[in-house]
Amino acid sequence: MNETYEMIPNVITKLRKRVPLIHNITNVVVTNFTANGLLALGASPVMAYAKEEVADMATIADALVLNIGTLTAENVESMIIAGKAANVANTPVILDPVGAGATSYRTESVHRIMKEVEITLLRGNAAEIANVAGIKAEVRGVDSVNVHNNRGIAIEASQLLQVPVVITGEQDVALANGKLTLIRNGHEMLTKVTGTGCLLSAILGAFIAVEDDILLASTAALVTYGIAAELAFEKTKEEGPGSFQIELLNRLAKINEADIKKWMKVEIEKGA
Ligand code: ATP
Ligand code: TZP
Ligand code: MG
Ligand code: MG
Repeated sequence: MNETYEMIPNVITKLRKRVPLIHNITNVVVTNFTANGLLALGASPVMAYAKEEVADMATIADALVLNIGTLTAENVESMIIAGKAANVANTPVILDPVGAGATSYRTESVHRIMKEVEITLLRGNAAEIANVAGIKAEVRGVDSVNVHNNRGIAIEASQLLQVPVVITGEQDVALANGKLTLIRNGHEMLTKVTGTGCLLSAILGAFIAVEDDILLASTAALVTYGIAAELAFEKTKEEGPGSFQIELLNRLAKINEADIKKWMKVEIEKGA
């Protein structure tokens, strides 16, 4: 057992004491679900997009989450203004490159944002992260196809882009400062509800807002979210994705340190 492993369950308690303010510039599909998920967990969400106000909001926020799911030229501009203000204010910035690689506009916009803004954590599925890093991978719409080597892609992408990375899928990988964790919590039902990846990116922002160690914060977020999904599935397996989505919010509100200690499935690797 190492120190990171032992500290994982405590991060949710820190988060609930701090109630971090999370500024989201996200997509129109997931806006309400993201706000409700952050609230359920114990964070405070705000969505603000106007270029006239995003710098002020990113400055007072505890984390900024940028999500290109339904990007427009105006949104990209707002993301860059917000991201630059966040960098000045030391507000961590999480970037979810939804659908990167599906169209060249998405990939180019991600590159533009990453050129202008220092990103604290990049989170996506394997194909999205591979495409951002210029590693060949297939994306159809916003879903990844045929990419199984999350660990290998995370290592290569993090080195190429010089940024901490989380890749999610059946198994999640977090990589920061040359250390890597593999997380095997979660449930396949998460793939039947839209926005579960986007909500996770916002939740990663909430954990990073209260814990400076990016690997510890990311691992704690992934474990907490994955266990909440497992518990939600147990309760709703006779019903289906609609009930699961609602129960996921209930479980994010209820999950505690004891649940995390009991159910977390984490491997920690050094020197990745
Ligand atoms: P995609 O568009 O490829 O679904 P996404 O942005 O929705 O990507 P996911 O990779 O689906 O993001 O991750 C969202 C959550 O779902 C994460 O907590 C992840 O661990 C979980 N997850 C995804 N696929 C599975 C699976 N097959 N089994 C268990 N958990 C999964
Ligand atoms: N289309 C554009 S953004 C979006 C869809 C369906 C939501 C994607 O959400 P997630 O969390 O990546 O599944
Ligand atoms: Mg998914
Ligand atoms: Mg996604």
